[in-house]
Amino acid sequence: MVDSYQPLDHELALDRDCTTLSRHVFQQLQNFGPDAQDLSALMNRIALAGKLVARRLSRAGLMEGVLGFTGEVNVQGETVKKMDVYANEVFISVFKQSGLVCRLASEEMEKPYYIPENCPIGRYTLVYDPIDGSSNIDININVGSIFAIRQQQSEDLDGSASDLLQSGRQQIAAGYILYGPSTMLVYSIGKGVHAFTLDPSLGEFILSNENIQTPEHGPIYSVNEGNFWQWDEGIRDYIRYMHRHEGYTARYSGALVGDFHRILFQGGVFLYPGTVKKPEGKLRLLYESAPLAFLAEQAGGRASTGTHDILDVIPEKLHQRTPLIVGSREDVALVESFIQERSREQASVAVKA
Ligand code: AFP
Repeated sequence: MVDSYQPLDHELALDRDCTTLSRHVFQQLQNFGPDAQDLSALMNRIALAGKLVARRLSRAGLMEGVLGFTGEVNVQGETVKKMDVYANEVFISVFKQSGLVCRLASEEMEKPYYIPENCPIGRYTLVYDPIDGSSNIDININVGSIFAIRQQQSEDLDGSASDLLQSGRQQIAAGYILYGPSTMLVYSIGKGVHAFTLDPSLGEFILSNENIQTPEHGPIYSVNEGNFWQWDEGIRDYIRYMHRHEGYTARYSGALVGDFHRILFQGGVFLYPGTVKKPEGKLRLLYESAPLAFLAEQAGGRASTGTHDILDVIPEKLHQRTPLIVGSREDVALVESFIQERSREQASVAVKA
């Protein structure tokens, strides 16, 4: 009888070192057909953009003209950082000649960027936040890029990109790049969530965590409590509950990608609720909340507006904002329960009045 072959430790390590992003996409799809080729190529381009941004960030303090503001205000009414502009252009430049996308839509552009007619045009759209958490850049704390890939659904002859106004369930892939102590790319093509770490000696993203599962419950709540008095009573009730019960701890970095990354791995909940004056909150649906909601669900977690699953929300406009509650299933449900309790109370007061 012949023993079945057991790979040696060094063979396993070598195999892991060879699991690059594009190889992983093919492994996941288990075929080499045109869709798999496209997805693999799309992920490779995103990885290249991530490497270019990471390279610039790693030397930002040593170079002229990298840090600080441009003096411009973007479509969101927010001051623009030089790195925002650079990263936005990196993604355009990486995809312009790729033949993979027809348009790119980002936080930094009022209207989508259409691939010019003299370049090959593909059938996908990349939506992205080139630098998320840009207030962290000048002080050398983690930032990220968030992305999602959608397939073009119509001819888009009037250039309005109205076919992008569909729910997050239309996303083919989503993920983020975290520029932290190491650079990581986390992605899903609807077959689990997987993390890759940039090995600077190879210049490659190498598989580091496969099939990440978010715990059902975690100790962390991540929210800007400076907004406490601007929230609805339901969110305030939830925070009071956190303060009064043991086993919870707060973490907040000011960069969604970093805070989400912690919760994806360790469990807990991230919240950016609306305020009484701005019920839709701060975060953007198409290129911040929906991609992270896609990852959260794929990792066994959830993402909610407080009343609806984020992935079911159909945007009315490209830069639409949404409240976001994302993380472990039990913790998201707990936040929702406080919101629902208050709205029930308000409804019964209204009926009596
Ligand atoms: P910036 O990119 O303007 O720094 O905003 C970052 C962000 O969109 C998200 O990454 C953070 O979670 C959130 O805003 C922080 O906002 P607050 O400063 O209001 O807490």
